[in-house]
Amino acid sequence: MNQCRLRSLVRMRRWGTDHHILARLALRSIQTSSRLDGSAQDLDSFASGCSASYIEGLYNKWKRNPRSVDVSWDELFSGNERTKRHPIRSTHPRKYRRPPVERTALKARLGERTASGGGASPAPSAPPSDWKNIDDHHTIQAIIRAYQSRGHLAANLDPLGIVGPQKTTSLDGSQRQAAREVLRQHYSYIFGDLNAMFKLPSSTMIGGDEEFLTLKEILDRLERIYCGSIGVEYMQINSLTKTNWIRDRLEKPGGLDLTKDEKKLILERLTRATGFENFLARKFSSEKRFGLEGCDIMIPTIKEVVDTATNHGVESILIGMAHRGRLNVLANICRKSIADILSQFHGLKASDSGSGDVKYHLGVFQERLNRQTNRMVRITVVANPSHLEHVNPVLLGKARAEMFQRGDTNGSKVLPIIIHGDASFSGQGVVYESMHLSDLPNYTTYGTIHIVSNNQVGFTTDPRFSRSSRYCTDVAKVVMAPIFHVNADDPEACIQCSRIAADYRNEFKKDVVIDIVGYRRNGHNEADEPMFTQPLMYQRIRKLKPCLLLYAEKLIKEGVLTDAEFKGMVANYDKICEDAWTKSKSIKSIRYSSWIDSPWPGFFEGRDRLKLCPTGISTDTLKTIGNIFSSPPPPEHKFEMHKGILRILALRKQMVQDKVADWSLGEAFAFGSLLKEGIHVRLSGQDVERGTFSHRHHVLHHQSADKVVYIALDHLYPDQAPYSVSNSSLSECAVLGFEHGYSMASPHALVMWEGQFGDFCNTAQCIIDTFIASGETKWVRQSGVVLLLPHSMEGMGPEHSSGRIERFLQMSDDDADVYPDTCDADFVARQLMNVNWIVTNLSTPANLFHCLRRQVKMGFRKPLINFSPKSLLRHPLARSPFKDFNECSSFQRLIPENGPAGKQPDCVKKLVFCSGKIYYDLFQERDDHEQVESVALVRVEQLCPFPYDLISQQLEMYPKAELLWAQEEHKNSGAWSYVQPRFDTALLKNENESRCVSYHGRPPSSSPATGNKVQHKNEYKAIIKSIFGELTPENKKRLEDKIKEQQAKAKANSGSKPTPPAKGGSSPAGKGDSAGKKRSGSAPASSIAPTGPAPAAAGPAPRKPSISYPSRPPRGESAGKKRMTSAPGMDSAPQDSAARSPSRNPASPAHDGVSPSTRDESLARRRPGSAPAPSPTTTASAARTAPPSTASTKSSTVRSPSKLEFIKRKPSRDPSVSKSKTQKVPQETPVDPTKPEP
Ligand SMILES: Cc1ncc(C[n+]2csc(CCOP(=O)(O)OP(=O)(O)O)c2C)c(N)n1
Repeated sequence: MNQCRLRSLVRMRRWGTDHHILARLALRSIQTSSRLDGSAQDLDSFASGCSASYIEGLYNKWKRNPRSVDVSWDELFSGNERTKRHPIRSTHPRKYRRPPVERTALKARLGERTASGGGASPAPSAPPSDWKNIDDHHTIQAIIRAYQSRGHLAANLDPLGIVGPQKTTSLDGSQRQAAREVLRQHYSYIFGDLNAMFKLPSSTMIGGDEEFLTLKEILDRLERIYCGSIGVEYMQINSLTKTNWIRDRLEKPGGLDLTKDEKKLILERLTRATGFENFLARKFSSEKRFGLEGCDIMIPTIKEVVDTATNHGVESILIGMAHRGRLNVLANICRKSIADILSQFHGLKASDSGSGDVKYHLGVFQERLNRQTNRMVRITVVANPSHLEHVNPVLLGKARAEMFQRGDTNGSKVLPIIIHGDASFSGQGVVYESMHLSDLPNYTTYGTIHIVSNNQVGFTTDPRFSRSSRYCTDVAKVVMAPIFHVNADDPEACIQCSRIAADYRNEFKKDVVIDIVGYRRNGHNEADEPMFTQPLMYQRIRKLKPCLLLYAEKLIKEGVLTDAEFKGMVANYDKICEDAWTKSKSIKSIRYSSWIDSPWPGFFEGRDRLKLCPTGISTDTLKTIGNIFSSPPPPEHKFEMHKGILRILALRKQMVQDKVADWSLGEAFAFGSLLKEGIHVRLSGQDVERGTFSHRHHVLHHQSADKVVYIALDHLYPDQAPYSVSNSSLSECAVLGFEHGYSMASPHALVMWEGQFGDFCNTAQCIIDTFIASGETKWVRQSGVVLLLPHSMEGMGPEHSSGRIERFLQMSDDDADVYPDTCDADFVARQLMNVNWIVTNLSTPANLFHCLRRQVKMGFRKPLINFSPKSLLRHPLARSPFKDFNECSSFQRLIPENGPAGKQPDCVKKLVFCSGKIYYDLFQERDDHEQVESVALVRVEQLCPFPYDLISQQLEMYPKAELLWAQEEHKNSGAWSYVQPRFDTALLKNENESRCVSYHGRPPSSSPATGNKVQHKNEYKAIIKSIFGELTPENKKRLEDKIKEQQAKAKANSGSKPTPPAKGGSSPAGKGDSAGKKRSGSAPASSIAPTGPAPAAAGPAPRKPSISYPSRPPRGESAGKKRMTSAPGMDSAPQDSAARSPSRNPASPAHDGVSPSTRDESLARRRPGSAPAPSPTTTASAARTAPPSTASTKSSTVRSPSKLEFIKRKPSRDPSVSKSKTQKVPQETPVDPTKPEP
């Protein structure tokens, strides 16, 4: 080696030759050169294959210090002299070994290549044979890589042979599957000298202990592994550890071999799978069962996963699946009694309540000994609606919750398995959404095993028309899951895949997919004719032997078992089915509850389900939570805070000192107190950590350190339950499904999903309809999941305005025409228990607090849909004093009028019922219109179940008032269509009643709200006018004076120009600051400033309350005299508390079930003789006329009463609750507030 050679190498690089390639060539040359003995030619050839820059670097180093490089380089650079004295081969025999390539073969190949013009031109001075040698090795490496990456394209996956690889004949006459699609530019290479020997690169394990293989052997092995019955996609995984792991499992010679016993076991399981379908087909030939025939191997495949996973220590396996093969899974995986399954075919009546579901949707929960592994395993198949794939997130949520409960922090105890159909896997968006949860810290299930029962058809549509991707599983590549496609007619390959998949999940805790490619022997269901649409496919299918027979023949041929043994196996299972059939005939009724997938042992037992426990908490607890929630992290955390957050915390702290709570504090009190009581609280949804409207700030971020956060609610009490708050992926369907699943796992958790804006729940509609609204009715399964859906018209456009109250109310199943038995002492709890869900539109932080706590204090679980406010998050009037949270307080289903009008009900001209944010608008407008004594405002906080008892009380209390329903939504939206018939029912109960309720809201519209602010305001004005009429000149004068007075005060206070008060709820709660500034009402000193570029503190002076108003004074006190600066219903003067106690104030009976006196009062009025007893069936005879409307409203309306029914009570949906249970004492024992907290 000399300067001249080096210069030539450097020149090579400058010519543009990629020096990285050269470096690789150099290294390869060093590894493989077996003969670097000092001859000029070998040195040349060696150098010409080296990286010029690498050698140049070494050379420069050597020039500075010859000892700084390896002795071999020293010898090389020193020239021939020393090389001659110390031949490299003798001193370093291992360093430069060339693989034993036959020279003749090389020459032949070189000739071929040169003739065909292929191959790179060698460096001018290198002998062509060495370049060829390097090139050949690269080609072999590329071929190996081609099989690894694309071998699946030529795999033999389709048992029908429709999608089959084309065979190619090699030079030696052997048939090869690897087509151009796989080998691409290396395709022609397989026609070369197949006996040539190559050293195997480290990127393959096909050699096992052998370092060198002939080309033929390399190709044979690769074809067997990658183009046989398994086609694996794994090279998309960007982790070398994982790809190497898979390579190792697939490629190692003998790694996939099965023993005779294992083969026999597969056959036995296959016999059961096929035997079960055959048996059902025989007995119920025309019944829909969505059989598995054609993919029968799915059962042994799942079973193998169960075995392998339990061997790894998994204790609970959760399965989510659709219709196909479901009964088979119940029978042969869960080992649900076959007699019970067959009884579903007998058309029996259910002995418990509910609607039930078709047999191929039912869930099961089985705890059994897995005989194969001798370990106990719990197997759950989650009940499933018709809507394909939507069970996926539900299952994942349930699995995650189970992990949480077991303290399983890495998924080693709980395994989710999802079984998909091929068409639905690729077609349903929820699959993609769910996949994206797989690696998110608060949603991961540490790997899910996906099994596709791929029968190559979806109903009547074949894959060419149902997807654009090659495989139905391509969606799984978004999470880099390895995907094993496998021919369903090769049982051993299927089992090998399931073993690898279960091991992979155990090893890496990541998703993995097994795509079992089979066919569907019958139509979509057993009554369908598949030849209508798939004639050619079904001609083939008719000719195919079932997989069971094919495999049995194979094993008999191999001598694994005899024909007689196989027949015995079949007969044996048939007998099991026949015996179960006989047993099933003795079953006379079914119980929906025996198909429950989420039993809650210990929750219902010994519990009085109708007991509503108190929800109030002590002031000490409020203070503790309030102080921690309003404090920055302790100094020892050295946590760098955002200044805006510090301001927010300071304002929070001020509120705690003032003993008043805004929305976020009320919410924190609910969460914190439950955590204290050991209830796990979980809040999930888009941007919930801060809160879309920047009001929550549960997760504080260190301003100069990444991923350092502080969650105050995690630091309340040393023994508190864990709090989980997490921003979710931008998905509604999967995330809501996940949270619903999470809530199913245990009753001892408060699980909430918050929509960013209410009607984004549109994109989760399927979960809402099929799981949340109807889950309990169909599957006897309870869930206390909470949906928080921001709702209200703030002039923010259609989608951001509405949480679609009307839809939830329309789906609720309390009967609009039946007046319930409100005399029942347990009326409130029974009504809650019997309804499918609770719908609330709350207006105070305290009511939110009680409502959330009630969720876990009830003796049953019920979904709660709460329409959360937007502007009320910061509305100065939407605040609650601490006393509304204490032990004497409780949830108010209805908040009655507490002002002057409530004190003199006989003088009230209008009784306005409303719900949610509009109350605050009406409150303000009533003041502006100076009608505080003539108009009573009543808030219906709980819309469903409808508080008939409290509504009736209000109707009775204001006998002369005109009745109005006010809503800001359009007439076909909001609660009107729900409340109207219920008001009628309540009114018709009283024979002397001739009034009805008129509508005051926006006219009907197909859009939830206008996007035009002017229109929004005009619509608002029309509503106000229809309720209060025009402002009189006196009203206007008073208002002007008030504004002037405020402006003067503001000027005196801040010197800045005040913003005129905004009414009509225009944009008060946007994400940023501007929204927060535009508030109707006033902002007391303690109001929370919105965060954002310009906090409210820096904005215009907040408006003072425009109305002062006594809150619930004792009856008889002159109305409207006492003044206070807090919100209605809020009182900071301690001496008033007794006066405002519900027991002392007949006008405020709404504290549910906590005030015994209220209850007594209500009962007294309902006792026979004291109130008209509800007649079983009453027909409304007289049509009523509407009371005159106060103003020219476009939209007021009167409903003609329909035929209404009065029955005593709906049957309980809970079988364990005795229907005759009526005289229970009201639930709560009032707690002594003076006592310290336990
Ligand atoms: C969301 C949804 N869309 C449509 C249907 C109607 N449907 C029921 S089964 C089926 C075909 C499903 O095909 P595939 O996923 O391949 O499963 P297979 O029935 O073939 O096992 C269709 C379209 C449904 N149940 N759910």
